Amino acid sequence: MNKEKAIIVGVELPKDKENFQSSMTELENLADTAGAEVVGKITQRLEKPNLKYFIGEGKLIELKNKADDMGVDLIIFDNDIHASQQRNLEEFLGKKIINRTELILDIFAQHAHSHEGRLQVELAQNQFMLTRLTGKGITLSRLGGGIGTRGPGETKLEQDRRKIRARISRLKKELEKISKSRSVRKNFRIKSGIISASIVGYTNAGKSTLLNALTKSSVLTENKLFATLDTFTRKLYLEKDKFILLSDTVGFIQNLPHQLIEAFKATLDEVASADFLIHVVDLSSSDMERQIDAVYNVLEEIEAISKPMITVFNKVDLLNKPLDKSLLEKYYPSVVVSAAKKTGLEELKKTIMTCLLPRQLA
Ligand SMILES: Nc1nc2c(ncn2[C@@H]2O[C@H](COP(=O)(O)OP(=O)(O)OP(=O)(O)O)[C@@H](O)[C@H]2O)c(=O)[nH]1
Ligand SMILES: [Mg+2]
Repeated sequence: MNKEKAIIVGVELPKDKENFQSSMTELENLADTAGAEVVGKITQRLEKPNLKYFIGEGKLIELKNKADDMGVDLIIFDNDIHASQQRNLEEFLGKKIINRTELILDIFAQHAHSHEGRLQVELAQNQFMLTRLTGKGITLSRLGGGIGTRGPGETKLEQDRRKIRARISRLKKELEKISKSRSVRKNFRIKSGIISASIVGYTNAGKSTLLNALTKSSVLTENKLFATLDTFTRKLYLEKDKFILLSDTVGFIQNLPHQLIEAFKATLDEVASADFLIHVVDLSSSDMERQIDAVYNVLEEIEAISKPMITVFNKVDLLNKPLDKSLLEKYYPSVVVSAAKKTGLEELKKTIMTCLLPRQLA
């Protein structure tokens, strides 16, 4: 399949100063995960966005020349550009324009496999569309194919607000049904006294690899963002005949679109109802502490921040400098592992036993 050629664009506003570079790098990874070939990058520092095009008019011309020269199909903005700016850009550049939220929605659409996952993605897409529908109709980017237009929402894009609202309410009802059967199962689990833990963490930190290593399962792991969207639960034996339930779920990211948090509420409820959390952190990432904060922000949003938590520093095999021991205290209780090389796993199990399990195990 031919990859869509893309240019990524970011405007550094005063509020973005700290995270700007990492956000752009992440946007490039997201574009790559969605299946685009990033052939150029344009950035600009502005006090405030240009009202008509978001970027300044000089930059706009630079962008047009670059996009035309390189035969680019797609331009991806890191910023939350307004629907009218998106339309103006499309008219001027003659290219498909999408923003970070649409890119993430596209990846979710490509990776959602379960019935519930697909419903949740469709809900998020419809909610996003509502914010994009303006009096002048659908923008150019909704009409072509490819990145930003895929997924269950695609054929509904021409529908008007009322139809979208009706669809949203149907989707919510369907999701509620699924969530009821989930809570029946949850109540059963609580009554039977089985302890459950949720693996949380930044996308690509190695959550699924850890679940597989601990429970000898084979959940798909990939060097891609958002490889996992559905929740998988497995038994983890801590001792002979003593187990807890361990769940792996969707990864987090900085600026996770609010529509996605809303739509993935059912999936995230699984996290909120767990007895404790296992937070997997990628030790080899140069952005580690920023990723930790991004995870805390999402946990706060889903009201799971005060749960007992073990921090698992993963990918220690990739670390090419000595481990900063102060991290272990700062994030106590914590363990250093390599899920891929299966090191540190016994210590992790012991930490779970001693720190978090005064209660009777099943
Ligand atoms: N070297 C090394 N690579 C690892 C380790 N753990 C995971 N990986 C790799 O990191 C990548 C991401 O791993 P996953 O387990 O899919 O990560 P995840 O957190 O489940 O990611 P999402 O589901 O996409 O959010 C894969 O290529 C893994 O092989 C580790 O301990 N060492
Ligand atoms: Mg995963």
